[in-house]
Amino acid sequence: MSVVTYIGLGSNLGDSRKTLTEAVAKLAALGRVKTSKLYQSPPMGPQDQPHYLNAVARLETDLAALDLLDELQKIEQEAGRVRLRHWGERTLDLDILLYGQEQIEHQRLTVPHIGLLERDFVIMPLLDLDKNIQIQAQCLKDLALAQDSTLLVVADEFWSAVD
Ligand code: A4P
Ligand code: MG
Repeated sequence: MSVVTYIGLGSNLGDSRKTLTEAVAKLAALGRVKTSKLYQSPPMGPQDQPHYLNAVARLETDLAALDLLDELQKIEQEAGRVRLRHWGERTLDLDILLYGQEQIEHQRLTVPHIGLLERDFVIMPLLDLDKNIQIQAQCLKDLALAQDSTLLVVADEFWSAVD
């Protein structure tokens, strides 16, 4: 039985666009993938770090949640992931934002992802993929953050397509 999951992608070290494109290609090995637009967003957390590229992928997969987390962490490692400090710069960050309708509280995994509702760089790409998406009965499009987001779109939803 496949589950609809949403994976947050972020990068602000190295060739971020290339890193994210490669990550999407690897996600495609785990199930059917569709991507949001690609955004540039100012850093949340320490301000003395580069802007991020952010996007979300909708992934339909047969993997159990923890197995999916293992696969995402493998992809992060293969991208030569460097993470220097909390909320700091990183080569590649892959977070499970949503896993079906499930609420998961596990030592290694909290779903929905913590802070999701406070982050426009997650909310705007989720809305690209499903404009009526709800989280715990909250319509994301009704959030103030969704209505006055200043995120910069750097590419349409086909940014990750391989020629
Ligand atoms: N973990 C728990 N729940 C999850 C989940 N739903 N998905 C655990 C993925 N992992 C989850 O992850 C640490 C541990 O979280 C994992 O081992 C996993 O078992 P990590 O990737 O090393 O660290 P992190 O939690 O992603 O980083 P950190 O520093 O705690 O921060 P955030 O919350 O991820 O934020 N600004 C902009 N504009 N755009 C960004 O993408 N990202 C961050 C990082 C900061 N500022 C940003 C952005
Ligand atoms: Mg992470």
